[in-house]
Amino acid sequence: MSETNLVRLATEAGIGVITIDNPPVNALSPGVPEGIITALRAAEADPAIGAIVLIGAGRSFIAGADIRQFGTGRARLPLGSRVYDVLDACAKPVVAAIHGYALGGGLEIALACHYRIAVPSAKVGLPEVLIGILPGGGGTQRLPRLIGPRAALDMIVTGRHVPAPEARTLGILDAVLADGADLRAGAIAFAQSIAATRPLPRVRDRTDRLAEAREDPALFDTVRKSIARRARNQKAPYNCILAVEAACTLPMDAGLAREQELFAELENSDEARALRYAFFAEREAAKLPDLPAGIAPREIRTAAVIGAGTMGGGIAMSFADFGIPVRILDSTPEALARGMDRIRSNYATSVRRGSLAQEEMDRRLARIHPVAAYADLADADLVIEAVFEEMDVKRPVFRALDQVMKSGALIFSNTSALDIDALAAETGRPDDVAGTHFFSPANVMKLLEVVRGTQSSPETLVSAMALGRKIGKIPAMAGNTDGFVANRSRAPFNSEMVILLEEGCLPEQVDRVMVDFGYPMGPFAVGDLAGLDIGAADRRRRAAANPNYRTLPIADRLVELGRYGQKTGAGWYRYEKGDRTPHPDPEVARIIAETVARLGVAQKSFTDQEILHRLLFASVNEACRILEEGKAYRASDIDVMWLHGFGFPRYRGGLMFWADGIGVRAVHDQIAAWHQEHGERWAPARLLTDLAATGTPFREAKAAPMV
Ligand code: 3H9
Repeated sequence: MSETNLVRLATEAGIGVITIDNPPVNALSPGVPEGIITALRAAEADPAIGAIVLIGAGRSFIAGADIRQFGTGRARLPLGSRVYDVLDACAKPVVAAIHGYALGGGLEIALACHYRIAVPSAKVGLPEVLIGILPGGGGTQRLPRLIGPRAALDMIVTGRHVPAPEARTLGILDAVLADGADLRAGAIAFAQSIAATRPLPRVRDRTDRLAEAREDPALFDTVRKSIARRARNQKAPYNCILAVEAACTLPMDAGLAREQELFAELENSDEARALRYAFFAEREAAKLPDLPAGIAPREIRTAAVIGAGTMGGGIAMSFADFGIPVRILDSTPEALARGMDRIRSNYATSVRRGSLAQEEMDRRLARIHPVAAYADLADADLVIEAVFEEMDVKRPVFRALDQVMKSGALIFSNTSALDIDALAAETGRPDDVAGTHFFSPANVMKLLEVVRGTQSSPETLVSAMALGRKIGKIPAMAGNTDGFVANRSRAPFNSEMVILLEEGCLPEQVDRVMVDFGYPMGPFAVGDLAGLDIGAADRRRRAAANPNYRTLPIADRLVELGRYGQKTGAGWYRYEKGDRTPHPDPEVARIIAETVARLGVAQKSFTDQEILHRLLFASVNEACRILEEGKAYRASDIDVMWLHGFGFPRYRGGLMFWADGIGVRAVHDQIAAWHQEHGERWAPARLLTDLAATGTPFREAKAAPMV
């Protein structure tokens, strides 16, 4: 019997069972790999042990290396002294017994075992690329040997989690236990059945599957081409491909050495640092530091949505996609029927594209129930209002909900900017009310901005955050302020991009800069997709509320001319019938020139960097105001919102992380200079000035207590 806190060895029926116990996910933190090695050596030396089982305590096998160790120089042990090498040299068969997750270094350990078995709910994967590195524990060499380079490339380049039944088909697993079977008992029985097998099947000795690469010499270039758009500006996906290529051309040990070289190029790259930051920022966003610990969320078994428009339909789909039955109500039977048609057609598109099976579409649709009256929603655990974005349309909905909903029901609004307290005041239960701001398309976009009303109870807020996770979203908390955190921090970017047109830019120039930076689409093309009338309505509302509001005459002129974007065939760009490709439009250049002449603004030319900084610095400044007013908990929450609400390139970490890369003083000085040049809209936020004075990075900025 050998024991450390993190790894235990016990003997049962002639089998040595090594248990890794490093909660919450058995990451390979310092001490864990060493503990496994000690236990393996002890088991190997014990004549009473015929075979060995490696298993995880708690909810997972092993979720991989400890991500916090990367960049510190402590993440990797030198070649030859690592678990994988000890497993390779082990004279007794070792069985990896997998439940929960076997990811990254965890799957790599399993691949170095002689056998792998799992429960049906287990998932395996090599997600290193998602944190900007590559599998550095032999995964790029063993996986292609086991399942062939094509399937290995797919897993390593996408980082996707593969469910156990598929992993069995691919050849990663030797067996999947029956549903409900006890993994430990099953693994011991399996180990007994193979204890005498010799020679031991080692993945490193296999070469048969590598023939696939010789038969298809274009394989690697084809994969490179297929990721070119998605992976632009990134290195990790390409190093992953090079490593798998090495597996197909070099002997095992040389391939492992090549993997190490390619890994070393990535570990401290800007890309890896940003992606690690994003990983932890998402988890941090789940924490509500000013609420009492241990509040249980209310249980949500049934949901309801008011409004069957684009947002309401997408929200209903989000529930249905995650197995929650949902009722949907609209003001007229026609609107409801149109909404249900749109939902059906969205699902049908996924089926046509092959991303959803017809039976799954049928199951999801069957969970969405159109209803005719408020009374039909009464016993739902939760209702989300998603009607037209006008206070006077939303108020009566809240009054009606207050009348019918059962006591204890959660009442949420999908408003993107309106005062959540005013809506809560329409009910006799403001403590049950909060905002849940989805982003369009609601069933696709990952961000859920949870808006805290003055009277929202801690239980309501905890429930809203838990709801987000339950339906696959990344929730982050915002205070009640016009536009909340996401749209408020984005608003100056939206103004600035149009102001740039007044000063001499064209939409296609700004869009190119932002796409080069890493956005999937330029902001003008996105505007055309969303509809320019929506932005115009929001500007009218803001202008009415604020006499100093900076108007955007060029944008207003486009809307006056009926150029609403894709839906009218013209907006910032022109569109051919039935085609979504934006074409630069000389008519837009003419409208800009005409407006500029009327306004008498001086024209200049802009560098790409000026364009980028004008848009993003405007938002960084506003984000500082949001923090100093206590409308967000932390700068990293704003980053999470930009990553998942606005398509900010993940490998740049997020708005504030990116700004830290430039440096808080440089950002401040530029903003102060623009304040002199352009006036009040560039006045530096107080927090920005303070941070610059002390040289404190944005990500360490202390927000005021949330109000
Ligand atoms: C790697 O393996 C490199 C190798 O090739 C070897 C090279 C030499 N490290 O996500 P959750 C924490 S790279 C440190 O909320 P879930 C997480 O921060 C690694 N911490 O749970 C959180 O902490 P807190 C490859 C980790 O059930 C807590 O655990 N592996 C790690 O929703 C719970 O996490 C990956 O990239 C880690 N590896 O999801 C997998 N993993 O409570 C990364 C988790 O303080 N992990 N934590 O906020 C995941 O994808 C998810 O955590 C997982 C569970 C799916 C496992």
